Amino acid sequence: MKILLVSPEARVWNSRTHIHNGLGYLAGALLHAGYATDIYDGAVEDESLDARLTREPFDIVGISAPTPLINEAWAYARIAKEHGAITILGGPHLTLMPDESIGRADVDFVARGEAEETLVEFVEALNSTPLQIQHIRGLSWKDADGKIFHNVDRSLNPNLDALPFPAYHLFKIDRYTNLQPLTDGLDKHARSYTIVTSRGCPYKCTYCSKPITGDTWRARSVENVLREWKMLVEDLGATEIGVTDDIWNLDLKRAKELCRGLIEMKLNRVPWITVHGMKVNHTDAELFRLMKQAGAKRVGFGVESGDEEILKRVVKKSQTFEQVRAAFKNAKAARLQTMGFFIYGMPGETEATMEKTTQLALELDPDLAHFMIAAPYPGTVLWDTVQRQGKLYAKDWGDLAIQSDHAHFDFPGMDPQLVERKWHEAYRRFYFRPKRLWKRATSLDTWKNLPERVKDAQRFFVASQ
Ligand code: B12
Ligand code: SF4
Repeated sequence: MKILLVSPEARVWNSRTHIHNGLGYLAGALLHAGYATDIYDGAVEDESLDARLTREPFDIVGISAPTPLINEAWAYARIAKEHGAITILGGPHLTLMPDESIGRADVDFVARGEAEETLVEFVEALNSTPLQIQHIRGLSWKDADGKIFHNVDRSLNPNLDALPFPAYHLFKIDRYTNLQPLTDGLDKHARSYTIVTSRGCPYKCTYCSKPITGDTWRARSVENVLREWKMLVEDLGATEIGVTDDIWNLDLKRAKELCRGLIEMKLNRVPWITVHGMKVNHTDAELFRLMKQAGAKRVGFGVESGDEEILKRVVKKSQTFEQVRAAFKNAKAARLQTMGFFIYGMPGETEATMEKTTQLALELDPDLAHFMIAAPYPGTVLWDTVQRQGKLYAKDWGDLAIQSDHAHFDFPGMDPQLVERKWHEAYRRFYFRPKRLWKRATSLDTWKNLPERVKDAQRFFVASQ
């Protein structure tokens, strides 16, 4: 049994590409179980999936999809079927809406939730006769008459240390851009790896979709993480590392231990960042100092809103502005680059609330500000609120991209055009002010990546007319 694991390309505005660590984990588990496995990432391949499968046949093609990429996943499934492969789809969207996909002719199976064990058991089952799949937790399938069956859910694996490390060697690593948008340029030859040190998050931000990793926090032991980190630095030649946990600093003591371990093991020579962001209320000055010593280069924080009511009652972020200010202050004092995430257009937002968000971004003045228009994903409180009281514009899952420059929904008392205007304005006011422009003009990166920078600028000026 030969398996190809596939990720579609995200066709939304984003000049960066990162490895798909979920597929890395699945490949690690399959290889560990003795199955020949490879990874095809549409974002970086130079041959089409059709060409790949013509060149080299695979028995099983497994395709991953978050909600905005489900159409591409279905298109890939069709190609795989044309090549006679068994198709299995998995990932966030399949976990939320398995029926929609399993009902399609080109999709043979769907895996819900974390799937390291599900996939290995599935491949084992296909290898044996008679075919027995009813016992495989987390698997959805259909019989010859098209009747759909959902096997019982697989519970979250409490022992992440037991999982084989992701099969990092299967990624064409020098084709991925670096992880440091806008600051160090998009090094096309960076060896940028990502690492997952914990899974899940107990907070309940209303826009956040956690169909895979869930509402509990499961941490790998510090020793286990350091072993993988050492492999990335010493065996795989990482030039930078991104921590992609939902909330890597939930346990402040463990976060500090991890930093101390990186320092002691001299792994701090390779810079690292927090991709998904940290939670401000689990930080202190010592953590940022240790992170800096441990090689961290940039920290990101979910700030979300500058309006107290929106932050507390609509976003439900469970943090205060004092904590936000303290985190930025401490991170800057430790000489870390900072990044802030801000959302525009949550239900009930007005010009005044969004203006407060822009004001807060200007006040915090992170090195990078990432402004997003609220995107409701199925399975979130935001999704339910919009379904109940508003109107979703998306005609198709593909319209739900996070980095879209259009409002995703109508909500009583909220003007979607105003949301788009305030969002564009936020970018303009943040990035195109004298202090910033001077910083940009004097940065080597601006000149190294001039065409991309011009495109960025056009995007914010032209689209907002
Ligand atoms: C790191 C990250 C990124 C990185 C890396 C992308 C990647 N695909 O790994 C970047 C920044 C590039 C990114 C981009 C995007 N992301 Co993102 N990302 C994450 C984040 C924070 C961690 C992902 C991770 O490493 N998880 C840990 C691994 C082990 O889990 P996993 O990848 O889900 O894989 C497991 C299962 O899903 C399953 N599985 C996955 N694929 C398959 C395939 C098969 C065949 C099978 C059987 C099983 C299976 O098994 C895996 C192992 O257990 C998650 C939040 C989260 N914790 O899930 C969001 C998240 C997955 N991203 C999300 C989104 C929307 C996107 C974008 C579409 C954003 C956009 N541009 O609009 C793009 C899509 C890019 C892409 N091609 O996937 C959403 C998805 C929501 C949804 N309903 O689908 C999430 C959940 C964030 C959120 N809370 O809203 N992302
Ligand atoms: S946004 Fe971050 S803190 Fe909030 S629930 Fe999601 S992972 Fe947790």
